[in-house]
Amino acid sequence: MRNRLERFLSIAALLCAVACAAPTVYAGDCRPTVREGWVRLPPTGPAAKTAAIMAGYGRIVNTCAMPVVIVGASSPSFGSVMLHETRTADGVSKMRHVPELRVAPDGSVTFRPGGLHVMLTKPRAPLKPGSRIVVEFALKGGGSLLGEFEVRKPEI
Ligand SMILES: [Cu+2]
Repeated sequence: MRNRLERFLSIAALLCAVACAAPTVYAGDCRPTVREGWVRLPPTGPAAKTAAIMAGYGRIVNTCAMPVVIVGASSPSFGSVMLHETRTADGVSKMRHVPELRVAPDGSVTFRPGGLHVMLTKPRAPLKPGSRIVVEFALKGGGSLLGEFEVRKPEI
């Protein structure tokens, strides 16, 4: 009986060495950075008040040796933040939710109009052009990345 228990404990320790080590990936100095973040305001006009949906763009750059996986996002300025991807199939543009976004070591992901974007809904206060909001990206295994996004008027 004792041997079985010892084996169980050593296997548990081994599994923990693998699984429990994951959060320490982010414990070092190296963390991916959020760069060139900006939020596109909806067009002004009567419709803008009801269209409280905005998109955020920018880049997440991983200069670290380990990959990171983004599993969600939030912002104190919005009630809801999601990672989305726009894809055009048969001439129809559709958005889909991206539950996990991997950023490879020495890699980056780009959020841009017509592609990956940060979908921001339920703004807690009106946003002014030139102001900045913060988006927090949650990482698989714990920890998060903070990104600053500049609020910009829509380009016509
Ligand atoms: Cu979207």
